[in-house]
Amino acid sequence: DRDDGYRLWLKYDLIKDASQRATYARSAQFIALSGNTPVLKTAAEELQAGLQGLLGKAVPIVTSAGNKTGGIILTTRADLPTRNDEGYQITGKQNITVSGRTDAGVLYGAFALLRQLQTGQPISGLSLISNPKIQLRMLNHWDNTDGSIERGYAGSSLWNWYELPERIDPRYRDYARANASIGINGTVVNNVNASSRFLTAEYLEKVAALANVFRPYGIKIYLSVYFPAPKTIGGLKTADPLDPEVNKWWADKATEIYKLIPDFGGFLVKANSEGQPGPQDYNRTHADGANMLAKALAPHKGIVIWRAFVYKADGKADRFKAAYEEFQPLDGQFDKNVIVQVKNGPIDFQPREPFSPIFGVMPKTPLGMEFQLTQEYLGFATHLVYEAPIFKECLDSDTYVTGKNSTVAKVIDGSLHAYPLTAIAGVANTGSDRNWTGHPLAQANWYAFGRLAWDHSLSSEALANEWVKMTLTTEPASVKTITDMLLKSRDIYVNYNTPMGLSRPWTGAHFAPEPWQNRSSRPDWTAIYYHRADSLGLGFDRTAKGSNALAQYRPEVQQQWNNPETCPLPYLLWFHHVPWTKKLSTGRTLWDELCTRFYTGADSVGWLQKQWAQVKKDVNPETFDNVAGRLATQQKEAIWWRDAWVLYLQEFSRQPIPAPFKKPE
Ligand code: GCW
Repeated sequence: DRDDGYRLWLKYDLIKDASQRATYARSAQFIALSGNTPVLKTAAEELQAGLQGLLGKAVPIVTSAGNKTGGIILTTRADLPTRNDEGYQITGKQNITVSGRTDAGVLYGAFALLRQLQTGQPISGLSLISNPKIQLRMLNHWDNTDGSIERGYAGSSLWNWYELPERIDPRYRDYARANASIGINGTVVNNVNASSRFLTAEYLEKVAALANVFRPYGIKIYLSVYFPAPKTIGGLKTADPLDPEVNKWWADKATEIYKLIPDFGGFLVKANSEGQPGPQDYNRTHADGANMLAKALAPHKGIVIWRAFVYKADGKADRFKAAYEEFQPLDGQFDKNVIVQVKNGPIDFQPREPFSPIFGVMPKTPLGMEFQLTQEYLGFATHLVYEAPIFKECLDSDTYVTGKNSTVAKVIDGSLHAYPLTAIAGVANTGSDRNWTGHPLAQANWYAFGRLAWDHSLSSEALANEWVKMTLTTEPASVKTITDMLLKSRDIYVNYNTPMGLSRPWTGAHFAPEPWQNRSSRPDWTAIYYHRADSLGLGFDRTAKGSNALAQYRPEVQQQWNNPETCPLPYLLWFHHVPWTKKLSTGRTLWDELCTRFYTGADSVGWLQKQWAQVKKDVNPETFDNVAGRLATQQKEAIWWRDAWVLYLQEFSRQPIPAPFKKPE
C-alpha cells in the first residue's frame, strides 16, 4: 500500500483479531447524533469511517438512540463536569456516551474513542474525563508565498497559494483531520519571516478558503505579519506603532480580515529579530508594537502572539541572555490579548538545551511555548530523533520561581501565575511529501507534540507506544522494539552531534558539521562563538567568572549548574569552560569522555539499524525500506559528525584518541 505513510496515525485498518472485533462491534452498532453543526458532523463522520475500517462493517449514523442499546451517542451538554469547553467525557455501558460542553469537545472525544480501538483498549464500561491543559494548541508553518518552507525538509508547502481560493486540495482536509485527532486547534499558515502579501486582499481570500476547510475540525487560522506592512502594502510613510495612521491601518486591516474570516485567530509576530523590522526601529518597545496590534484585534476577539526570539549581532555579548534582558522588564506592559511566545531553550532549538530562563519571570504576561518539530538542528528528515523527550525535559524542568515544583509546564499551562491565556506551538515538520514528514518516523513528533499540548503529563514512552500501534504495527514485540528505538534516538543523536552541552556547530544550512567555522556574516553566527574550544579546554563559561547568564535562574537552579564538579554532564559545556584533562564523574577526562560519546553515539546508529531489521515482518514494506534507507544514511553521517568533531577538537586537546576507539583515516 503506497498510501501507508499518507494515512498517518489515522489508518483504521481492520483489527486482525476477530473476537476483539466482535467485542467492539457489540458496543458500536450505531452512532446517534442529534445536532447537525459542522463540527458535530465531522465527529460522527470520522467515527463512522474509523469504525468501518477497524471493524470492517458499516455503522449507521442515526438522529437518536431511542430505546436502542449497543451504540455510541455523541452529544453536547452545557452542564458537563469537564474543566473547560474543549474537554470531553466518555461513559456508559449499554450505550457509550461521548459528550462535550461544546462541539469541539465532542470531536476530541470521538477521536479519543477511536484511539481506544486503535490501541486495543476497552471501549465499553469507560468512565473518563479529559481536558486540555493549554488553550491554544498550534502549529506554526514557516511557509512562503512561493511554496518553499524555511527549514522544511519534507517537500514544499502544503498550501497551493496559486490554486487557492478556487481549487481546494483534498489534502487540506486530511491535514485538518490529523490535527483535530491530536487536539490541535490553531494553525499559523505562513512563515514568521513574513511576506506582507499575506495581508493583501488577494491573499486574504486564499487564507479564508483554507479557514473554511479547517473550521469543521475546530481549527482556527492565524497569520504571521510583517511589521512594516503599513508601509509596504499600505502606502504609509511609517510603521511606527504610536502613529495614529498606522494604528488605523491595522484596525482597518483587522476589520477586513474578520469580514472574510469571522473566527480568525490573530497574528504571530517576529519583530526586531534576525533583521526583521519592528517597533525598536522607531525607538518603541516590543510592548508598544504588540499592543498596537492587540488593539486592532481586540474588538474581534483576536490575539497577538509576539515572539521573544531576539538577540543582537554582538560577538562579545552572550546570546543566551538576550531574550530575558529585553522582555523581563516589560512584564505587565502587554495588553490582555497578547501572548509572548518563547522557544524552549535560550539559544535556538539545539539538540539539548537548558530551559529558557524567561519561564517563570513574567508572572503578568502570558508566556507561550515554541517547540520545533521540523528537525532544523536534528539531522533534517534523515536522522531519527523522537522529540517527545526534548519537549518533556523542558516542560518538567523546575524553575523554582515560587518554590519547588514550579515547572515550566505550570508556567505555560497558566497554573503558576493564573494566566488568562495559554498557548503552545510546534514549528511544523509537514510538507508536500506523500508521507507528510519525509522521515516516516518523524510523524511521531507531530503526533507527540499535539498530545502533549493537550496533556503535558503524558509520558514520552506512552506516546511513542500509542503512535506505533496506531501507525506501524500492533504486534507486541515490534511495538516494543520500535518504541525503544524512538526513546533512545535523541540521546544517540546528541552523543555524536553535540554531547555534554556543545551547541550550534553549524553555519548556514544547519546540517553538516562545521565546528571549525569562525567566519560568518555575523560574529555570533560562527561555530566558535558557541563551543569556545582553545588550548586549555572547551565550553562556554556562563558562571559569574564568565557571562554570568546563570544569574538569570533562581538560586536553586544555579546551584544545579554553577559548579563544574557537580553540574550534570549533559549540561556541562553549556555553563563551563572545562580543561581537556579534567577528570569527570565518569572517571574519564573531558577529552576521553567526549571521544567516548562521539564513538558510542555513531556506533549506536548501527544498533538502530539492527533493531529496525527485526520489525521487517510487521511493518508495511514501503515504510520499512524508507526507514532502512534513511538509517543507512544516518549511519554514514553520524561517522562524519564523529570524525569532524574529534579531528577538529584534537588540534586543541593534543590528546590521543583513547582505546578502543580508532583514529579516523
Ligand atoms: O532557528 C532560526 C532559523 C531561522 C528561523 C529563526 C526563527 C524563521 O534558522 O530560519 O526563522 O530561527 O525562529 O525566527
